[in-house]
Amino acid sequence: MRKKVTLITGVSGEVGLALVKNLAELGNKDLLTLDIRPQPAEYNQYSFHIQGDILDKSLLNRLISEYEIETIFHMAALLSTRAEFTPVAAHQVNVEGTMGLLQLATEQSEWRGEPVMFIFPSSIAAYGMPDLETKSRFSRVREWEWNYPITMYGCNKLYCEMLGTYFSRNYRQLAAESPQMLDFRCVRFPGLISAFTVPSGGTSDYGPEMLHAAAKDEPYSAFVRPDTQIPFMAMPDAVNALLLLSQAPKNALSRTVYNVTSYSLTANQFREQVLKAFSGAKIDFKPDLKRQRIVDSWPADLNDNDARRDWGWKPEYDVERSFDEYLIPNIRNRYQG
Ligand code: AKB
Repeated sequence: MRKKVTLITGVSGEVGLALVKNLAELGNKDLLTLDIRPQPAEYNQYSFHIQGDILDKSLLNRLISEYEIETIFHMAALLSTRAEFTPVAAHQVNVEGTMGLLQLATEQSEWRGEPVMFIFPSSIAAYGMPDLETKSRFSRVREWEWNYPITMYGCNKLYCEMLGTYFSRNYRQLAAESPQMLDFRCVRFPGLISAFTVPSGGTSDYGPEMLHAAAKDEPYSAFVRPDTQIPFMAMPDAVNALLLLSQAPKNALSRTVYNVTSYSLTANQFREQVLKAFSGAKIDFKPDLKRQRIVDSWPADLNDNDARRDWGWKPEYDVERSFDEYLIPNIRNRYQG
């Protein structure tokens, strides 16, 4: 008999670490984690970790020979800025890695006669606003609007949303007998902010970087203009969104891809929030035109009405609560003891 598990890929990334801890604290004992990097030692109490590459087919085959995977949280990805430097590698990890896991989940669904649940984090990078005038006119975008990403990462995310939807709705549609399809569910996240990890390789990173630099008493130059506006979310809400979506009854879901968001801030408003807590922080703006162009193509805000209606999504952390109760105390504690 194979052991039933929940598989979490990319566990050593920001969302992965927070997710595995939460899943374990909710009583999930059979967690299997996979990442190209080792898992931080303190997380070994939560899951059985395998260090390996999601592109390694023989590793995936070995996994399914030992484990019956019931749910996959597929967090592994190369983020937007990093992906622009290595677009081919980004395509391999973000698309081919996802495709391999979708195939694995599909085969497992057929084998079990029951769908494997596949939870996929997408991003505001799936959008592409053509110019700032359009960005300000259509500020709270719906899932199907402005799907014209300008980055490799955004293209990868949008395509994988479509692949997941295909495998969960239309796979082998011409076959004589309908196959058992997987249960694909996806959220499009805004920029995420964690008190415990500093992001790396993203383009929304100027927000969290500002905050972590201020707590360390280091000067920081944000790589965007002060008026740059995108939506953000504190990490506990991001984890909560993944958990809520995974717990929703299938018949309540009217879409496979849902926007979720908490609040929208300009870079200058972000700076002001940081200054409220660290009044001596030295933060200025030195826009990098190339990264600026990427953030300008992302929407100023997201319309997440469908997630609210279908599966009861509601952020618990608005701007004040994010900064006052989660970010500032934990970051202070982290750097200043
Ligand atoms: C990035 O900046 O690439 C990510 C994202 C918005 O998905 N944080």
